[in-house]
Amino acid sequence: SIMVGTGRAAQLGVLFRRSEALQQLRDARVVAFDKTGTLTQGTPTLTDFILDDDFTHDEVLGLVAAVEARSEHPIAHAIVAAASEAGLPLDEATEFLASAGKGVSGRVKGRWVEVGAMRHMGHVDFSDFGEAIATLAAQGKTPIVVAIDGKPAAAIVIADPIKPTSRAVIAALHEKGVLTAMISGDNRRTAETIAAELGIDRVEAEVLPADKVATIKALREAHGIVAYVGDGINDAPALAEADIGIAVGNGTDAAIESADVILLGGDLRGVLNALAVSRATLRNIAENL
Ligand code: A99
Repeated sequence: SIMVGTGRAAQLGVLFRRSEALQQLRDARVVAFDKTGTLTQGTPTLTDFILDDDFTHDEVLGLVAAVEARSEHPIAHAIVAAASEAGLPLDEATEFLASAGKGVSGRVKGRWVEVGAMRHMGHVDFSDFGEAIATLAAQGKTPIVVAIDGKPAAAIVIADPIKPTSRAVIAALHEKGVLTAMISGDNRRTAETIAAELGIDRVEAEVLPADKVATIKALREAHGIVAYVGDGINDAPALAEADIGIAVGNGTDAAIESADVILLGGDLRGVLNALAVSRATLRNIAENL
């Protein structure tokens, strides 16, 4: 029965909050994944720092860390950690502004500091960094740019390693006849590199947080029933919009509220367990009719 199915799933660390989700999952045509923190570890580190001649490394890192100290983003955590490791003092930032999926800005020691995705900083000419940025993005790293008082100051590169199980989970989904997709706010080249490493079928990159729901709807129109796997930080509406919302990891309260399925412990192989239990349970019910 469905009860037996949800019970067996629970033993595997897969909690079905709605028993209907057990039935729907069997028929999922697409499994879409959030990138950061779901397919990747979600705890990025700073790997490269490309500096304009008019600035010094410590000056720029210190100013940027002061602004990022006010952001909750994993990129912000990576930058603050790098400044701390470099032994830089953390200055106060005022006039702080965060633009979801784009970047942050603020005033530090009288200077106006802007940091974020290059495509959202069209008012500053970063063409001197263009080639280096393209090369690093093609390695699957995330480049962000820094402007100080409106001048291009640096490109900072962040790397977020892929989780060890992600590739096998994608391959197993393909074997089960399911299409895979990745949804990310990251730039297209970085997202496409990571998707290629994972063997993912469809990549939706440069998606603003507010547009994730529309992306899920489009996947449904194109392919059918959509399961969405996310960590719930920033993507509770996408979890709610998907036919089956699957929250991984130490999900936030918002994620748990919005999800149909919770994978305890954050192991993505839970997606395969959930699908296997769903298919086996419904097969069993059909046989016993
Ligand atoms: C996850 N500093 C510099 N650049 C930034 C910043 C910043 N503070 N914010 C955005 N950008 P987004 P995603 P997600 O723990 O997982 C906590 O849409 C730029 O699709 O999984 C968490 N979390 O170029 O946020 C930067 O990877 O949200 C999140 O690549 O990225 C970045 O994220 O939905 C978000 O904007 C791009 C907030 O950012 C897109 C809090 C990471």
